[in-house]
Amino acid sequence: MISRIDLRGATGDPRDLLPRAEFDVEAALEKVRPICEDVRHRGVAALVELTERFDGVRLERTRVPEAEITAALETLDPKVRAALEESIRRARLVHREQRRTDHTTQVVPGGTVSERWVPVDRVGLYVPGGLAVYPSSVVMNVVPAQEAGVPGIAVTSPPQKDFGGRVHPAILAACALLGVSEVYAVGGAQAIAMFAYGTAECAPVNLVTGPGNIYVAAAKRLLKGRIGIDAEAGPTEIAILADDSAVPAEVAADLISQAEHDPMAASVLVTDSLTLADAVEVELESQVAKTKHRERVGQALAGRQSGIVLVDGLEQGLAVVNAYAAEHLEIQTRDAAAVAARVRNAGAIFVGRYAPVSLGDYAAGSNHVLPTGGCACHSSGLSVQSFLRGIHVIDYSREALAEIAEHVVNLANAEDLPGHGDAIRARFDWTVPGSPVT
Ligand code: HSO
Ligand code: ZN
Repeated sequence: MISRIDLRGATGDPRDLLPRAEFDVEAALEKVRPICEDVRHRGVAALVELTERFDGVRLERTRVPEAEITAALETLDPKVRAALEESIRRARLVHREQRRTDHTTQVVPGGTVSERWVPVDRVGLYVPGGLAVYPSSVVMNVVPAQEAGVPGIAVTSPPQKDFGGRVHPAILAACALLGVSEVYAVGGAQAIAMFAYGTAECAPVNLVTGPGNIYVAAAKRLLKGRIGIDAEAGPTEIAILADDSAVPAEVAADLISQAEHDPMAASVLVTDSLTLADAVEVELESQVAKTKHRERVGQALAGRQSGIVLVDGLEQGLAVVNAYAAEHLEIQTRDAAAVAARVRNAGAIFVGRYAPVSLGDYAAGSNHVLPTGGCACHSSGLSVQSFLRGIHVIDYSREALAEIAEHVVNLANAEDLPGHGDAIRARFDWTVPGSPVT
């Protein structure tokens, strides 16, 4: 069911040999362009029509009434409520520590540069609702935005046909628990356009975060610039680096857990143990047969994006997982913490038997909105930092400017931009000592 890729003895860049999903955002651009234009020009009317077309739901309004959000919390299963509350509490503990403090550097006497961390004014948080609904993603988006101090937080999620054309009540309840009262029942590319351009019911935002399907990713790419975005999230991925000390049943269960998201999800095991590889395959066979979403799990595991990668040893294993740069990386080896310390590229690293990805998905305190598709080699997951801008504040006295004036004028002249130098010289009656006169 799952393919094997034998890299033992292979040299060269493992990237070309590793399994990875096709996620062609470029191809989806042409589909989402007219959708975004329509929302731009016709606002709510376009959203109502598009929602009817794509979600099969006729909206009376795009914004969810506050009473509906409060009511969702009242009917939430107390067990789920307790779990969400604990998830929020842990996420707050971790994300609070990510806050930045302003600082000031005195460069010279009378010359300072400060850095002021300022949250964006207004964010739009996208919460997917396709094959599954994700109240946990409400937590992962809202908590860092709140800890960053963002004053305007709006959430959007596709309306569910099976729930009377409303946003899933668990999502609304999560919003209520977090004190978010601005929620929209809009999904897909049209939701991103709503946030970017604004409508009569929704003021435009500065930044959109949160994962979604390929159309959401394409709309983010298209509208980036007008709005800031966190990332173009692709299908979820788990890589597990394991040796013969790993427990096959646990490794298989973890591979299945992320395959459960999407037939395009990627589950990759990297191991130097043929015995483990064989045992995990046996476990997969029996566990997949029993799992609820066996159809899409089976598709994901059989897809070319998933596989068992055989390596010569830990060193090659590390090279492979670093090249792969997985969204989630589990280390199931002896001395897992030491091995984890050598990983350079991963969205998040899960150390040892008792830190499976599912824990991080819901309640470790870490964030689960993470870079996919190899983007972990240049990007981080969602954090407080995603919602902040660091603004430099430059404050120089006359004396401090005079002291550096000659250097600035000379550099300006070297770039053939003498007007830049003149802007300095103008402050000194054009008589900065030693500066070239134009
Ligand atoms: N594994 C997903 C997050 C998630 N899992 C939400 C369950 N619910 C992407 O990190
Ligand atoms: Zn998950």
